[in-house]
Amino acid sequence: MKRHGEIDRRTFLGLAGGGAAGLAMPTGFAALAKSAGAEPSELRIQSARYRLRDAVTEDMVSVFPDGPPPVLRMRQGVPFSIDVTNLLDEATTMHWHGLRVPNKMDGVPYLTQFPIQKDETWHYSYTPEDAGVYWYHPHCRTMDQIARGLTGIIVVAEKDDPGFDARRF
Ligand SMILES: [Cu+2]
Repeated sequence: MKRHGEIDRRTFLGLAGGGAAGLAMPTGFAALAKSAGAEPSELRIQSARYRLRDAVTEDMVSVFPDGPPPVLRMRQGVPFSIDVTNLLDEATTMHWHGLRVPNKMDGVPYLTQFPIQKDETWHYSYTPEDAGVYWYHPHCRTMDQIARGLTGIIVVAEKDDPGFDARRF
């Protein structure tokens, strides 16, 4: 039963993904939402500008020009790969927070990979071993790029249907 003031998981993830009430639907995000089930094959890290009701925030960092990074959906035991292209004037990497990935896919600059410089692409590829909810974020100028919006949710679905009676996801 839903009590007054509560939100369900779908609404929460919608908010976290930037598509729900309050945020103007960004074109990049809307295009992705329409292609439900089709996961992005590339994250193009770039400067962004968000609108929240009447307020516009400049100097954000995202993978869309006008909205936050998408929820990335994976499946336990199924190989996942994505290209990360850096369109910023500063270096970046991508780290898959909480996921058990091969060391060279962990996104730590100078330790597991070279930083991704402007106009460069880095290919990440791994197989998620654990189901759950995680997040991804950069590991160069981390506190600056995260603070400016470059972070997103990862949902890894169970390999086998866990058998819940209500599947809302
Ligand atoms: Cu982290």
